[in-house]
Amino acid sequence: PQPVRLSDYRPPDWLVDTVHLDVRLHPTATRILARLALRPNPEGREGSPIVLDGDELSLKSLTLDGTPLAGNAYVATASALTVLAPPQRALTLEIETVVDPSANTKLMGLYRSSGAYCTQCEAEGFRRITYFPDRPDVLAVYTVRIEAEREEAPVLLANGNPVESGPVEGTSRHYAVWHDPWPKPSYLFALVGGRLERIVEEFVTASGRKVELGIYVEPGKAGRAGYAMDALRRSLRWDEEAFGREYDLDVFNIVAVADFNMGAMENKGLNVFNDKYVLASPETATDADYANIEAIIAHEYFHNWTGNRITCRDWFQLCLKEGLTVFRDQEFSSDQRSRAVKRIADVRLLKSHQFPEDAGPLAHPVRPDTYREINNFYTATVYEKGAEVVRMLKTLLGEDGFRSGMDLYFERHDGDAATVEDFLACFAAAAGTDLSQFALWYAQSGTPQLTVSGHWDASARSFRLDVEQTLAPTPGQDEKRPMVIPLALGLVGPDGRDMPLLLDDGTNAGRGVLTITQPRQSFVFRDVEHRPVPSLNRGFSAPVKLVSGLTTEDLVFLARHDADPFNRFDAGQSIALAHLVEATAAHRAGHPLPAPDALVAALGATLGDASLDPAFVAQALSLPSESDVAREIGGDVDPDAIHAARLALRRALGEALAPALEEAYARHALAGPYSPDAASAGRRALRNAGLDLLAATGSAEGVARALAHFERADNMTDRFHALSVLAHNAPLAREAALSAFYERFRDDPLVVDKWLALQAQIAEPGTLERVRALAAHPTFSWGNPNRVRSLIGSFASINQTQFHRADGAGHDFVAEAVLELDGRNPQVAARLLAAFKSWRALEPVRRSSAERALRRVAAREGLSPDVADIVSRSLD
Ligand code: HT7
Ligand code: ZN
Repeated sequence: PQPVRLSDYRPPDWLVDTVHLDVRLHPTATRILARLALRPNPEGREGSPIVLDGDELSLKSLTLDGTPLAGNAYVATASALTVLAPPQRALTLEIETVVDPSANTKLMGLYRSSGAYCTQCEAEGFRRITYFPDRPDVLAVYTVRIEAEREEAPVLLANGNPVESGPVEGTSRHYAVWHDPWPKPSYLFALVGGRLERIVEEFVTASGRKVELGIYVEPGKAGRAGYAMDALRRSLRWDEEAFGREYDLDVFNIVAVADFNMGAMENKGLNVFNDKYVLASPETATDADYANIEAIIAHEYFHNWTGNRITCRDWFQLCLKEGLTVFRDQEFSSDQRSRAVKRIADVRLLKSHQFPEDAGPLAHPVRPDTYREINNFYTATVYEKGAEVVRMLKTLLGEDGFRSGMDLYFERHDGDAATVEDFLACFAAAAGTDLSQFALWYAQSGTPQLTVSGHWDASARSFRLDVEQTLAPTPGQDEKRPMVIPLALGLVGPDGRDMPLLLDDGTNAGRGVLTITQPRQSFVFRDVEHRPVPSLNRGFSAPVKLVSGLTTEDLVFLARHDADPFNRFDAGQSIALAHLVEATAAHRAGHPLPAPDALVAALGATLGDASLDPAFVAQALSLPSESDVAREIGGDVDPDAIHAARLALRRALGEALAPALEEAYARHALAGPYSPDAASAGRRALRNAGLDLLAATGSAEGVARALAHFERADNMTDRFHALSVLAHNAPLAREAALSAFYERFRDDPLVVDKWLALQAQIAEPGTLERVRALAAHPTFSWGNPNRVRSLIGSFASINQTQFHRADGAGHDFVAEAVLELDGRNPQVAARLLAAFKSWRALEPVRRSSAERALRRVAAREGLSPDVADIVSRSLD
């Protein structure tokens, strides 16, 4: 396909005011009758034809104002319907199409999941149901009548409010009519029909309106939807309190389905979810699952305002809804749980997923300016970096300035299809500031590097910070301009307390944040009595790579004393990362590995500080991942050497910290029934981090402790964590534990996913054969995205040593899997292929095998646009 460019945007030529859909559900031949009230757009090109999008559609009938159109008055293909010379006035088109939901393996448009009918229309799925101007700036009011066999689909749902329902007289069928009063783009359309079970709750909004909240799941699973409902209720309340946003329909429904390409979808009033992000019980879901459910329920709900009431003008503006909504869900989770630990987890995710994307061939701006396949731009850059950009805006403008900007955005743009410029203009107006340089965050890809050095002048009692920002070229962007970087900081004195931040021009550094705007800048602080240790980029105030020049002693000091919890955590991680880079080099050179004395000191102090949140301590104990180390090394990466260095470090820490880890393990044991609350989850996380390091020593006690933990566990968090410790550290105990786990949960696909993912991550040469065997196991299906992501996705994205095997077999396997999948589900295939994104950083042997595998994929005839796009950008 030809690239689509932001600069080519033109308003639609025709608008649609109302859509009436009559959908007759049938497993293989669902008939859709669409009545569209169209009118020429005064801002479009005069006299233009009506061009409607389609995808694999066939037209059954077409009328204009009730009269069938002559064969020469229109052209219908699978991908478009063009009415050639329509009267230039308001008119009604009636379009009949028939689709086969059972044959729809792409899971876009109307498809079936476990027998239920459901839809997925973002980004361009509505055109797989009927011909339509399938672009987000065409907003219409929808009324939908759904009809189905009552036996097959007793539940019939669509967007908006229910209007009427009943039997279709004289048949075994029934129908339901839904009306959504809020104009919306076609990507937010949804319908569901099936045999589903429901839980329901009433919610009263701040202004006293009653809303019925419903969650629909497969029969027999309603008992596992309670936590999702609780999260939903808290989300509605939080958006009222934090952003003044109320819900706006009489009902809000969520449907959980087993086959879904992504996490969930925010269709107006009818969210459709991957059931992984709805279903939870103590026996089947981990603490991480509970936290994800809470975050994703909130995220999709928050889209009701940021995405639905205010939508995107075009798909280039995707971050306008996604980055902003991720920011909102992060804030929600921070308010519900520990803010510090949430921030640590979010930054870990950003660094592990977005930083590599920004450093490789798939790098793109938060707002891309060109795409060939929009589905490939639901990325960590658009979502996670997009959220960081919103966070920086808040840091720069302050709490009140940010809230005023958001209020103005809702006031000005409610009902609009908006742009990033519209969004920024609200903050500029509310805060009376110029954000034109800040807007570069949306346009320039790549991670800026901030190099900072500090100079204390004892006689002048001053401290100077020299700051330099650089941004390396990225695909299509050779020249870069300096960014606006909010640098939150503190100067930590020898007593571990923050010193006042007084700049020598007499101003105080506003709220502890320096605003960097130039390639090079210096800041001088006065009245600095002692040599401070600068704590920089506190709270990760900007998504940059910081080169601070701090010594290991400085970092150990910050890990002990920094008042900013994020930087306290980060200091420990920096020590670990520097150690791992050094140890990897030593391993490759055949030299003895360095001793991790500084890290032992830092972590020992953290473990010994009883005032710290156990969840924080657990984060501190969890080392940078193998891919974090690879990113830090940057080039000529040997994953085996990294693995060896990391394993040695885990062993050394397990030995050196054994008494403290054992003490923490004993102290944080929980009595009573499982509860997913953050405090209990934090204690489990700390015990489990200890379990891991103690077992990494390979000692008999360490393995026995993990085995006992596994056998005695009364919840999935403990059971699965112990299983994972055994699988990675105790080859002799592994198989029995894996079998016991499988036998217990074999009928529960979401738990089987954990079992598949764990085995795919074992860093041993036998894993590839194991993964191949599991792909042939009856429990595995290429048709279910969750199964594919668990087995093949985990292997490719987490198992660095086996995916990047020196003999190239891991690369070949993933390339074969991509080709196998592409004919069935191109979106899932393309995401899997993106695991190659850092291939150029590998050492030469592995780099050539990755390139060979990519070239094999590229050479296949008839690739989907999704895979063709990823492979060509990866090889560029
Ligand atoms: N806005 C939703 C994105 C999404 C999606 C995109 C492409 C293909 C399938 C999809 N399912 C959901 C989800 C979100 O980010 O909120
Ligand atoms: Zn979203």
